[in-house]
Amino acid sequence: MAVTVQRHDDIAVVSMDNPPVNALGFALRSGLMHALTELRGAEGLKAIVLAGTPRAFSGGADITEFGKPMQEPNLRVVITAIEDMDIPVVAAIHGVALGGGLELALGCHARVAWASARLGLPEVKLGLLPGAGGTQRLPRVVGVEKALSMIVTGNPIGGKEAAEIGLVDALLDGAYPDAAVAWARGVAAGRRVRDREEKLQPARDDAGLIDRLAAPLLKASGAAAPKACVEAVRNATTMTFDDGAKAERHLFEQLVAGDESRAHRHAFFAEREAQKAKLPAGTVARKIERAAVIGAGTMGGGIAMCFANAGIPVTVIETEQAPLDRGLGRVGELYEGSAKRGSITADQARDRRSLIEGTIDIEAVRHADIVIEAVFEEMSVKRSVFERLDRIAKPGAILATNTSYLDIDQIAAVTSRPADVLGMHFFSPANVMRLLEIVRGSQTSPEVIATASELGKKLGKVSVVVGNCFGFVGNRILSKRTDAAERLLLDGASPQEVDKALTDFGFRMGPFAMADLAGLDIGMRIRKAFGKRAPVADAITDAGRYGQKTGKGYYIYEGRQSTPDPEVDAIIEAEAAKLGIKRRKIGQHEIIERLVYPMINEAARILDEGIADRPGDIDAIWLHGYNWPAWRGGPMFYANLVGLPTVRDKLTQFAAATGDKSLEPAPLLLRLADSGQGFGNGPQ
Ligand code: 3H9
Repeated sequence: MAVTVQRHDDIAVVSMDNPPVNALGFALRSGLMHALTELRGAEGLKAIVLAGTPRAFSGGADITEFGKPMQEPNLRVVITAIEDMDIPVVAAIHGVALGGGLELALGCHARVAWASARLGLPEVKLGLLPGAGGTQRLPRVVGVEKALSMIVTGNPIGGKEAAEIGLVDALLDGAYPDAAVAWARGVAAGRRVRDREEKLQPARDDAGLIDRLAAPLLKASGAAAPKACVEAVRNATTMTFDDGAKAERHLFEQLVAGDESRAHRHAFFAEREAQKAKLPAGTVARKIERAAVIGAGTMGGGIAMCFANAGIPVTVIETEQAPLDRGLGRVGELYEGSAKRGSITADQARDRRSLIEGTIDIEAVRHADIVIEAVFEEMSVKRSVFERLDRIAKPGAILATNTSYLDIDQIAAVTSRPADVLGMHFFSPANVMRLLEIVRGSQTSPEVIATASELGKKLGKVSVVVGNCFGFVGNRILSKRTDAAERLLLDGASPQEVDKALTDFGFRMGPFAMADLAGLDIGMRIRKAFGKRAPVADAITDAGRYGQKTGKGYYIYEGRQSTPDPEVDAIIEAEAAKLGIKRRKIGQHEIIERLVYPMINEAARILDEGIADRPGDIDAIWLHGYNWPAWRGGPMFYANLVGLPTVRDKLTQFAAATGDKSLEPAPLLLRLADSGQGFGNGPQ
């Protein structure tokens, strides 16, 4: 039974239990309605406690039901039924109360929470706005300022803060939900609870507060949902509750049927699916209690922080004391910075830092259950590190390389235990970026993959298992975009036009601003290693323009502020002239097509080769490692939305116009487009 009722003398506890997170699907909604009907007018009953499980009061509406016909009762009806009860209903919040879950609690006459609870309205992260009264009730309860920030950012708050701002009426500890029963008895004995009158008062928008607060919140995104959130909160200050709720419903219905929310919902499920590694049944992960990281550079330090943040002791190993001290010094500064900004407490910063040890003695890897190598990106260097690790690491230890494109099998081949070797490709900054590509070599054992996947979850990463090839999934696709961006310059676009097209599309940065940030010498080194040429990029790097670190790259920099540089235009024109290319103006739409369709094409090859298991895995990788805008769902979802026949035809045109055979549509793309299908389960 999803909903059960238990009497404790004069108090009834209505418990929701719909694993895993009490999503408010049909079973819970109808169960709640039955329970309320049963309890209405029940003899001797003074109050009701509405409880969930310790993990979740409720994770909100059941997202899988969106886009399907609604089975009544809908959530708004349930919330109104609660509000209309003639005895107080107290929401007892442990775990999460998110989205419709918090809206359900807001419909109750009082709320109590445990300090560890997380309360929020994250609908905006699904391309929606709260659609069951949240935009009208929350501003009335906590004021416009806090409500606007919670609704537009979608970020949850903790139980303690919820009590401070009056979102919950009391913070409880003790057994769940028994402590709430005792509290509800106090309500029955006359403790004041909110009433309907309070709800009818509009929230106050003093001196244009909403406009001032909304501007920075809306700045970063071209998405529609945040704007709808602001509009709905504004309605709470200008309309009656019922009119505001009606307007909210209208906005919700528009958004839930649109591409933006479909993209977000796809991203939500793709992210979770991608983390389910396909492994033989019964594969058991090994225990990871201690880690070692080879290399104290930016990557090594960031990876060590990931372990420390998850409470796993880690030893960072360098060849010399000076780089070790520099690396650990930087880690210390990052923790201090986080504590100063308030994202962690000073105690947490100290505890985490103390889990990281440094040494210049490689023998220290002897104690580690996993060793992650993060040294210079060159095969010979990596192989010599792995030879030594093989000699020292204990039997059963996992040996991982953080390479971003080198062949895992060549690295594993220098060890006597290739089954224990794999790639763990973190993204920079490793302590911030959520993606982790777990690269399986041809001999990596399932047990080792399972261990890395489980570890990835513990480290808070979105970890996706991929096959071994140049650049794996993410960078292999990226290299196609890089080639396309270079070609666009030769054909007539400027770096700023290409970058703007991508930022307007929703990326935080375009490829040239990104290259300047990463350092142009890095790209040059990789091209040289693989005998590749890129006339414009090579000429710019040869001119000593390495990007931000030299103050000049594709742009000129003053600090981080970039401006276009006529010298760069001259270099591009000269390179185009050498190749006999007649440059022309290229519109933004064409720029996007020429950047994105080759990525989709490469992704199709990656799927065909089995390098990625599912189209959604590729989306999850691009969403979490490369800042693909979530409201566009990932490259595979986007391809389905554009329509594969369009992508096929455009690629055929690009290939003919440039003579670049790699732009010809990949076999999988052709098969799917010709048979009217899309990638995976995306929109057709
Ligand atoms: C809404 O409420 C609209 C209303 O305003 C208006 C209505 C009219 N539905 O993340 P996890 C599944 S919109 C369906 O791995 P965690 C999830 O797919 C909703 N399924 O666990 C996964 O399945 P599987 C607003 C859901 O502990 C499993 O539960 N609410 C839902 O790391 C475990 O999830 C949100 O946006 C759902 N609502 O995190 C909250 N939620 O095992 C969305 C989860 O098969 N949810 N599942 O892969 C979350 O943020 C996290 O799941 C949560 C738990 C924090 C709850």
